[in-house]
Amino acid sequence: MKLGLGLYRDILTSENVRFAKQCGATHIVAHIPGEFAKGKKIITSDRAKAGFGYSDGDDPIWSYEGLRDLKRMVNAEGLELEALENFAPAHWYDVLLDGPKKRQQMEHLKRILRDMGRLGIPIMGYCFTIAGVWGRVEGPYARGGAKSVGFENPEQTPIPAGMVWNMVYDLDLFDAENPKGAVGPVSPEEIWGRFEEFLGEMIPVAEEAGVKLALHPDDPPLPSLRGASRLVYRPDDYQRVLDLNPSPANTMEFCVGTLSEMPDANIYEMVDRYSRTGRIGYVHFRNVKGKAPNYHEMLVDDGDTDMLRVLQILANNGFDGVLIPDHTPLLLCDAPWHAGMAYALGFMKAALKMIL
Ligand SMILES: [Mn+2]
Repeated sequence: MKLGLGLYRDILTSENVRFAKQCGATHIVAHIPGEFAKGKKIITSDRAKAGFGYSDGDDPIWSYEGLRDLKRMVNAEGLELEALENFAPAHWYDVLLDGPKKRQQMEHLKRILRDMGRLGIPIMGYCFTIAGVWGRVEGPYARGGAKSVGFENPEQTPIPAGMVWNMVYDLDLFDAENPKGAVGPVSPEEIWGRFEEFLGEMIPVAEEAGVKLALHPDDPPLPSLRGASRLVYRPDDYQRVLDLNPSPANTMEFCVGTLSEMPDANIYEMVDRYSRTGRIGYVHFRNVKGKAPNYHEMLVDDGDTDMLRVLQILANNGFDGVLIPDHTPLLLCDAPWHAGMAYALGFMKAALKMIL
């Protein structure tokens, strides 16, 4: 197994890639949408009523040249770019919403996969979700009062028009105070139908490009969120995704944190069952206390899950891909995000040495 670090759009810098290297990581996952960095504070809870902020469809990083330069920047520090994480909502909102621009947007996503293939970026992580990661709160939930995020069964408001994936894609349409309509409701049949169509078109392109698609489970794992049904929120749901298309390019962005949040989930059984399939793209290695709809994110050694046991199961089943910490609580110092990540990476590095 290999150690990686996920970097958000605002912190995709040579300096942070070097930081990852200093922590012992060999791989980078570039999380391109989202504006999660605000000064030194980087945390993935909602910002007022605008979710994770505005999704900029014109960001030049998505062009062939932009991705080429990103890969060059990572390689220049001696690391590999393992994956891109998440399409920009601005690029595929009508794929998720079954809207009029779906065809055009699907072609654009295919172009991104082909560019990744030409550049040798192996994995495209994504989450096929309409409500996205909505409703998180932040507070001193982790050990010693370390600031972290959680989900505390909030009252669910409809998704305002102009928003999808918990980001704003249309500034003219979006109005947080006086929504110009709402997205949804979306039934389970509708969301699975849209997903099946998406996979059916994208997987052959991914195969041809030599790229894997890796699906993240729905976080929080609830049957529906803000009126929109979810895909992967129960232990068996990933199996349905794998069975929909048996291609080795149809893989999982295996988020141990989200899977452990699922009510009735035995995380060790799930890790065992799904790592046996050989279809884990890469792993989000994160610990949590509680289950949906009430849980909090913890430091890697301090949640409900024995992460060493998880790693041992992955090793026993031959997983040899990349693990990243996903997110971590912020540690009290001048560089809270970096300290949290360094802590998680140090734990993971030692754990890998113990089991391999
Ligand atoms: Mn995750």
